[in-house]
Amino acid sequence: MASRRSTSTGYRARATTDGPLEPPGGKETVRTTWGEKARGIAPSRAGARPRGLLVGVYRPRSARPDERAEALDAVYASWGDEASLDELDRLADSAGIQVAGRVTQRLRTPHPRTYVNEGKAQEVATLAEEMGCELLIVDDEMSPQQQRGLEACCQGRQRVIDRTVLILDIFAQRARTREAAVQVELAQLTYQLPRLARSWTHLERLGGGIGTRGPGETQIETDRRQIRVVIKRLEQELEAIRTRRQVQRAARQTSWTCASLVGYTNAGKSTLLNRLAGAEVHAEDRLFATLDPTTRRWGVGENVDVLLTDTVGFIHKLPTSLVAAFRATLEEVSAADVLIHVIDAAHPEALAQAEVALAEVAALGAADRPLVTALNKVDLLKTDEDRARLSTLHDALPGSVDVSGQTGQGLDALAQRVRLAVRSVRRQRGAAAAQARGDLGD
Ligand SMILES: Nc1nc2c(ncn2[C@@H]2O[C@H](COP(=O)(O)OP(=O)(O)OP(=O)(O)O)[C@@H](O)[C@H]2O)c(=O)[nH]1
Ligand SMILES: [Mg+2]
Repeated sequence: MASRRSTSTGYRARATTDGPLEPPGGKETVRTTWGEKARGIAPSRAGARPRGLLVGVYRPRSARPDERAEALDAVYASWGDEASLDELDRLADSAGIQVAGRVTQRLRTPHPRTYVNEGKAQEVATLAEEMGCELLIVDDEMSPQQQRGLEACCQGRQRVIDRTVLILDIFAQRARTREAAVQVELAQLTYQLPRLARSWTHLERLGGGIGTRGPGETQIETDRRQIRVVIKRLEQELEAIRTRRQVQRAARQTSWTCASLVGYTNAGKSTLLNRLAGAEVHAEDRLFATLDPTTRRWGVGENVDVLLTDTVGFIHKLPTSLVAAFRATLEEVSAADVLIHVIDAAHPEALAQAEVALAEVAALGAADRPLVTALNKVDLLKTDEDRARLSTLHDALPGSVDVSGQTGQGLDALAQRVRLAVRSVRRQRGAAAAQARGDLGD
């Protein structure tokens, strides 16, 4: 894993290989217990990748949790049983964990105390021990109670983390700018705040709670207060960033039509921005390569120019804390005049990924925006299965254009669709402006 990176708040925003993270607040913090609790995905043996066991619950369609919006609930139901764990496997790998295996259970709803049911939790703990795993990795955002319950089954031999911790860890690894770092820190602290009591449970176990509760509670309250102070400071900083972005956007939108590339992580958004608008955004075969928005002028042809923005991608079960913290960045999507939805047509779960992205766009309040769909990576489609998937995508998303950001195939057709959308937006704006002038004249 990469080395530590400090932010100006003094809090080291990412997991490390060599011990606990520093708490936020820098010098202001005298002593807290939460450095231990905030520890990322550090291996217990120096230098070795920690081994993890994946744990997932498959739910029947009607019993999926409502994570943020109703729409997302329905979308998650379309994920195949193994697809979510395949993705968790990739997330774990990106976070520097060696995945030793996976355990799943079919339940109507995850168990409130142990995520899988209690018997299964014991089995999982035994298996993790036999497989030499230091981590259990749960495929949903766990409640603090579920985390405590599973950790109790492991009797302190394994740490229990969840999908959200992995995603936050990867975001922390990728954050390159102040804006991204502040947003990631805010998301991490929001996630950690309700989970602070955790580290005192080992004392409770040892002493039956007697004699530990008083000082423990006091210390936890101190930690909580300190975290709240840092959260407040980060929120204020983000509000300033957000205002600055709004001002810049308002200036752009008086004379430009703005288009945003949206889509699942790794779909090829940055590659398309580079191709279409001559940008040099880092594009790579890894999850969340891009966190910060980049905007470039794109000549769409026939004297139509737009400002094209590439930004952070979406993922299945995107943590609520992250969406809230990335508000300033995600407003680049919700404020766009036209959206270009990029789909990795070569991915086996392309349609399920597209549904997640569309649901996230809707949750951002941008469902009414003109949308051009680009079925990307068609250069990789070779087999009958690939062709069948492409045809399913066309049936589900009529009007989509086949493209390849890599070879340039289909980009003229994409530009033509965007041109039509831009002209329609401009006509509507012109009509609205004329109407406003007419109203004033009356
Ligand atoms: N073969 C092929 N590979 C592509 C194509 N477009 C993108 N890729 C590859 O797919 C990977 C992801 O591309 P990115 O452009 O980084 O994807 P992204 O949507 O910006 O991803 P995030 O920033 O993580 O959200 C990279 O390895 C690209 O080289 C394509 O049309 N064909
Ligand atoms: Mg990108």
